Amino acid sequence: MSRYSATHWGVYEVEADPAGAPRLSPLRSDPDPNPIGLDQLDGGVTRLRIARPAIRKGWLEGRKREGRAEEPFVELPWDEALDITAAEIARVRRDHGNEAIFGGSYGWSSAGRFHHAQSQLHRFYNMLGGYVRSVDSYSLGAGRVLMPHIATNMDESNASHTSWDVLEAHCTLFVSFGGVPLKNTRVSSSGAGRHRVRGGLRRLREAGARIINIGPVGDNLGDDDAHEWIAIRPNTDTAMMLALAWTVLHDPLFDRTFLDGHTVGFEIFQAYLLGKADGIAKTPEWAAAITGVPAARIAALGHDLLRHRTMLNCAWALQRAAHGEQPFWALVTLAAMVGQIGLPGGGYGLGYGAMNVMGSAHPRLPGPVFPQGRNGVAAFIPCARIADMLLHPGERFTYNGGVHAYPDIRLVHWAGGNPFHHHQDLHRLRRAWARPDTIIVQEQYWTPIARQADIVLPATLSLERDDIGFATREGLFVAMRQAVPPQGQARDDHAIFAALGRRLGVEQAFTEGLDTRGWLRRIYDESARKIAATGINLPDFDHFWEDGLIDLSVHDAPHVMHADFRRDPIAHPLPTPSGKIEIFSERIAGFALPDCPGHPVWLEPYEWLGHAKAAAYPLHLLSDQPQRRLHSQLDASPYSRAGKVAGREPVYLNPADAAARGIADGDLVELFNDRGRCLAGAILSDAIMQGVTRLATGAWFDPGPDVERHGNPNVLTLDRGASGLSQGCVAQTCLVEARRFLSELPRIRVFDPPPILPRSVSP
Ligand SMILES: Nc1nc2c(c(=O)[nH]1)N[C@H]1C(S)=C(S)[C@@H](COP(=O)(O)OP(=O)(O)OC[C@H]3O[C@@H](n4cnc5c(=O)[nH]c(N)nc54)[C@H](O)[C@@H]3O)O[C@H]1N2
Ligand SMILES: Nc1nc2c(c(=O)[nH]1)N[C@H]1C(S)=C(S)[C@@H](COP(=O)(O)OP(=O)(O)OC[C@H]3O[C@@H](n4cnc5c(=O)[nH]c(N)nc54)[C@H](O)[C@@H]3O)O[C@H]1N2
Ligand SMILES: [Mo]
Repeated sequence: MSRYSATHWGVYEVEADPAGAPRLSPLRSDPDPNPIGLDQLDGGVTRLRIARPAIRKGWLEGRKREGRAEEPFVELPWDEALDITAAEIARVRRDHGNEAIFGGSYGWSSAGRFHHAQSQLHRFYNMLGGYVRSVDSYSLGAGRVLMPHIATNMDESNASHTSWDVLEAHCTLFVSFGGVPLKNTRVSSSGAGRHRVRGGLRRLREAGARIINIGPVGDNLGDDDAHEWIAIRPNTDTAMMLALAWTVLHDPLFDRTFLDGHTVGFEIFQAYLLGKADGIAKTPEWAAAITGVPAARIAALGHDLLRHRTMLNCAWALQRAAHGEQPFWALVTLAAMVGQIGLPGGGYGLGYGAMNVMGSAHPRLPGPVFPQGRNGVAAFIPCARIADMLLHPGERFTYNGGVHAYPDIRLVHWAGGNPFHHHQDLHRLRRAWARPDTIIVQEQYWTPIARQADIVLPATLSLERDDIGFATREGLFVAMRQAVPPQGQARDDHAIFAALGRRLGVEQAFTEGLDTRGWLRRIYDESARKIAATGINLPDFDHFWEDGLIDLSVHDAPHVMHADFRRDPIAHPLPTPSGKIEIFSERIAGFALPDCPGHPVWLEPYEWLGHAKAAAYPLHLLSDQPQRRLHSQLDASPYSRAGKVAGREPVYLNPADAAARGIADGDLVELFNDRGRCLAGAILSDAIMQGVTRLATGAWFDPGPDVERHGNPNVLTLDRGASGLSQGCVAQTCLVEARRFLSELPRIRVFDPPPILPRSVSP
């Protein structure tokens, strides 16, 4: 019998090799399998597993705040470690209240509907009275807050993109800001199904569509070069979109019908476009000076938009930047002016290329959900404001029209995420991280966050437990039967929280008396009941569990985003205040934010190639998603390591920028600015524009005394909110300089497990 494992990277089959050891292979029916997950059981990865519960020596001895990431750990038996952990949670609740516990725990823990680490942690703390939560995501900080005001929320948007089959049949011009990087479509949150984007793009091109990539990087659209590339300075896309809008406005084919029936506020935006408000007309010449794109090229493209069935797409990376709301808002506005929203193959996309799911024709069904209960604590932060919260308790921040205060956190509990991967300005985060009394981390591996914790509790992998795989529009239900026994003493996150719950009097409330199989059956049955109401009947749980896979693709259907709204905006209004697309949002204007007014505008980024700071730091750093990993996960795998240069993360440089600095292909390079320094291995490429450099995220943070050794871009990035509206992360707004690194090559240390003392050392 085949066993299956659903992961964010795709579905794998688990079989035994001739010697009886488990071996992973891609799902046979996947047309474009993803190698990222194949190395999960490789020795280079498993040697970094956490074997037993471990507590920092100084913390055990009563030195709470100092010594994190410096002192050795002491291993303890589970019972003792759980007693100590539960007593500390109880102490913080008693002395400081649940408002002093941060359980945001942001991150991409493993796929699987039950063993979702954050859901487990949130339910556990909800049973205890609540925790300080975090909202939004690093992925879509600005987009998530903006979009419900002007069109539709991001979850709805992600699940309702026009499907690739429709694009292939109707779209003749596909214009994408930030490309459609195939590397990113290897992944989908909660479990990618069959990988479809490579095929979708190829068929679109073969059907004759003209495909244009606008961005600083030239090789991020499909896997061939048969597309046009318009190089643009990073973080200036909004200026180009405004100039395209100006061109469309002055084109004889411009038609106001869609704007009149389906949008509000165009007049106010038009006044801005024409310069009536600020004296600056947003012409192609104006945009050329900002973006570096020749005015004639902008004007020609603007006219083309009206002469084709045009899909306008924008990568999520554009909103992971200062004023990240603006490119999304400007793109939707431009698409509304082109007038094809809701037509097959026309309109806008927000993230074709961000994940596998966008453009899926699989049915959209309510999947199994592990209930989290109710949170009794009101305090929250936008997720990317964690360092601000820890450094400045009590300080006020604005968010989505409200004013809030940062809580005073004494205890941080993380399961299934890695802020020493995901957060910007890691040196600042380290200062913030020294503030709480106690940091509890549940992890599978000795990752950077585990090393910076006080109490470390080892968690199982998906392969070591039973679960159900299902993700929106990925077309599969997957019975994830345990394939291998837990390594060392690792326990399921659920079992860890149940055991803590026993000590704190909430075990029964947390587990409801069910074991894992009982929960799987319950959440599957609930989902099957809801799905039956849509006319699709799933097998009962036992048959599903026996068969291993339910293939939903027989229910596939072509889909056009906003088709109903276009046909009848009164019967199918958008969930905005006006029910229409809001080119001007009265609500956002009412928030009176200088950095996010009521309609799309060009605002200078905090750092960019046009900034005075570029004199000292003349390279714009893009830190994009890694091709050979999901974030920092499996960085020690052979597949990830094969992509490194001299054991460091590769940094892409334009040959002219490299020559000016005496850097050759394969050289070790130091990237630096006034926030930090890191090493990386140079790759010279004409597919990156001059003045721009690219270092993917995810090299495990390996701080040395003066330079990060491994190539983690987050020692360089800026930790500031995208705007007073969203407070989203601005990872792509970052200037740096580069030079050859000529000192002795420091050894990577983060791939060695940390020092662990025998039990007798603890008090
Ligand atoms: N500079 C820069 N920084 C960025 C970005 C960028 O573009 N540029 N992108 C941002 C984005 S979009 C994102 S989403 C974030 C991603 O940031 P994260 O999601 O925090 O990164 P991951 O490396 O996926 O961390 C997941 C962790 O969960 C652990 N884990 C997996 N499964 C389990 C489990 O079952 N139980 C437990 N207890 N642990 C588990 C893994 O070992 C891993 O350490 O990074 C952000 N950071
Ligand atoms: N293999 C793999 N796939 C992943 C992930 C992973 O870690 N590994 N992470 C997943 C996650 S959590 C997310 S949120 C998505 C993120 O999806 P995205 O945010 O779309 O991904 P990025 O790779 O950060 O950026 C996409 C492209 O935008 C371009 N870009 C960056 N800044 C600018 C700009 O200012 N202007 C223009 N025009 N282009 C710009 C970059 O060159 C890059 O090629 O990816 C997902 N997919
Ligand atoms: Mo993300």
